[in-house]
Amino acid sequence: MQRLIPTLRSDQVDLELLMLIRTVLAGCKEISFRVSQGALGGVLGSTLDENIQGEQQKKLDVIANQLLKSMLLNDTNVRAIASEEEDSIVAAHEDGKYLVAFDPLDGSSNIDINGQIGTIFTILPAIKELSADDPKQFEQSGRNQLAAGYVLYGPSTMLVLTTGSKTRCFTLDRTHGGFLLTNDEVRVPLQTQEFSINMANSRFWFEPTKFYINDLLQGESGIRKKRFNMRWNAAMVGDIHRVLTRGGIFLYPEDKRDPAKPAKLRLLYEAMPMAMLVENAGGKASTGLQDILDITPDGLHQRVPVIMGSSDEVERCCYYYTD
Ligand code: AFP
Repeated sequence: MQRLIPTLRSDQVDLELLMLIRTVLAGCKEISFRVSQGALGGVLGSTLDENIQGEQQKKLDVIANQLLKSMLLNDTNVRAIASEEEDSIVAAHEDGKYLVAFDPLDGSSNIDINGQIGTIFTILPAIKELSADDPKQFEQSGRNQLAAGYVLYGPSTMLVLTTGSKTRCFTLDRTHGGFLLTNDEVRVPLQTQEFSINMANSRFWFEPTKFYINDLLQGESGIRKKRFNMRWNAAMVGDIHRVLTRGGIFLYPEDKRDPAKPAKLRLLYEAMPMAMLVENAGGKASTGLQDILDITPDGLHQRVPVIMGSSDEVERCCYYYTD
């Protein structure tokens, strides 16, 4: 089986970018080890703190953030980083070529139940004219991403990565500590009978979401004339992994729960990298009104509605929002 670095070399990935991906993955391997230790590593449970978004931080959130942050700040290729767990941009090296944004541990509520969690990351080019601590560094369209990926800490640890062409899957081989290529080209089936949404929010949904999900729930006797199944992992990384593996549609739409936060998922380090992975696997990623990759973030922690997965289904769903 082919290893990660030769695979990226054969894609002619820039050497410095390749080294940076290696740094990110060194952090993820360490996180994978800590996750696998569970209660034995003393890493379960919560801290007494909240992050910038007012969410309670789990011990593993903080550890994962510290690990990635310290490794990336030591890498001279890095100009600056942004993280779900950091209030603002963190400057690294003034002459670094790259920016890295990440959600160190997505799906925190799954930590204590031994469920799926993961690290999501994106790499962007640094903007020469701006200093390393200028948050405008990250105000770049999703189409500028040089690489995007996630590492899923499940029964096996998997890396799903794109550097612009294909979306590929690698599996961590614990016997030698490296990622081996296990799917050279992920393709999301165009159609699906599986949807993924937090149904507990249904009373807060806006009409387009209500109408779309209602049509799916009608099954064979409704307008869709087929039966749909539902899955919800409470970790975007697990839900998108399933969608990439066997198709499906994943939605986290805007709702009326909290008018100050109509959408939940973060653009820069959740929606944008996932959108690149899904698009490069033949799927679609939209807010309902526009492609996620066409959005330029106007803040590090900006939130957006997310609809992504099998392209025919996402397209069909988007009609409900544009009509
Ligand atoms: P964290 O990033 O705080 O772990 O939140 C996970 C998440 O943003 C995303 O991964 C899930 O899809 C979503 O939250 C789950 O939210 P619910 O609380 O609605 O299940």
